[in-house]
Amino acid sequence: MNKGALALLVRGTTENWSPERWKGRFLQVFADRRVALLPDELIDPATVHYAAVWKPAEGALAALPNLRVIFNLGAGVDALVADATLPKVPIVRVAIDDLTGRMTEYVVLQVLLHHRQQLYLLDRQRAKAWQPKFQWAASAIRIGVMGLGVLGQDAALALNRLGFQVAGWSGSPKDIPGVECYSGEDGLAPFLKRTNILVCLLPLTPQTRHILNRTTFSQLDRTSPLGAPVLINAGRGDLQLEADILACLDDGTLGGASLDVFETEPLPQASALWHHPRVVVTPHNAADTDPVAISIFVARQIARLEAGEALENVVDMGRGY
Ligand code: NDP
Ligand code: OXD
Repeated sequence: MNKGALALLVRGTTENWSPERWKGRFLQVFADRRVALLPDELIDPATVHYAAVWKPAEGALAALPNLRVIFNLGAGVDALVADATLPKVPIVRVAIDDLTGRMTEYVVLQVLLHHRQQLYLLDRQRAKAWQPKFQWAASAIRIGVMGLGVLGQDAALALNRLGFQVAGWSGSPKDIPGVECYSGEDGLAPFLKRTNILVCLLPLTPQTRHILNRTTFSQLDRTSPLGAPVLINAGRGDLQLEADILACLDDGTLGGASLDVFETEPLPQASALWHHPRVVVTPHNAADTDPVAISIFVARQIARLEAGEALENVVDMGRGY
């Protein structure tokens, strides 16, 4: 039987994410399926049943008339669903243990960095100064995780195990052992009011765009041993207003920030975030997932579909995530 082909439409920013490397990985997991890199390789568009994509050019997927599934090679689908010409087929996003574990590592690392005053200690090290400061217990800090999906729940549970007081905020109500759960618009104010370290793992949608702004930051709690609250954002750059973050750091509304995502990526050279003493910048690598694990996940979904089973991690287009 002639198996439907897989088209790869990948805009890679690193060697590991180059289209050629992706093609090699998919050829490993598909013994007898054609894999073509678009737009460079010639293939009859009618033979393409599956597309694996990362930020494809707008309109490119509309040229594939027999597409059955689109596989987004990351977890966030905001860039993909913004394409109004997208074929009306299921979109599957990546939600695998490898990605989730790496994001939880990032969140725990950044929370501990602020909680354990590591920026101060590094500064003192450079000055060869032996100047310990009072260190409070994890139980003195209230962490609030925005987004209690695959990533938010895992991070919240890990932080809870470390002894922090953890709450989360989501669209629909949740019941997670050890995590105080808030939801919906009405839940946002009480969630912020009790939070000292705000961790954002929301998807970017019209409802969440620019949710990380001065009004949000000014509602955070300032009574913990940390003093001014801290922001950690690894969701998407357009969830945040960078001008507000900088102004709030400078007037003391925020005490520090760890940012993995930015309004413009790569972060422009002119951004004051690069050298702000209380900001930690990482290059959108919080959950830099093993691409081999992603290609195995995609192959498993195609096998499921062709065996008449349901696809996993299908995006709800009504919600946009
Ligand atoms: P999920 O879809 O599993 O979870 C999203 C969560 O956000 C859900 O709990 C959802 O609520 C909540 N949410 C969405 N909209 C709202 C809203 N308007 N108000 C309140 N809560 C809302 O996504 P993941 O956890 O897998 O991923 C989250 C995001 O992380 C991705 O969309 C992506 O942007 C980002 N990401 C970043 C990476 C990086 O390297 N920096 C890597 C991977 C992902 P509900 O439960 O009710 O649906
Ligand atoms: C993702 C990402 O969405 O890398 O997977 O941001």
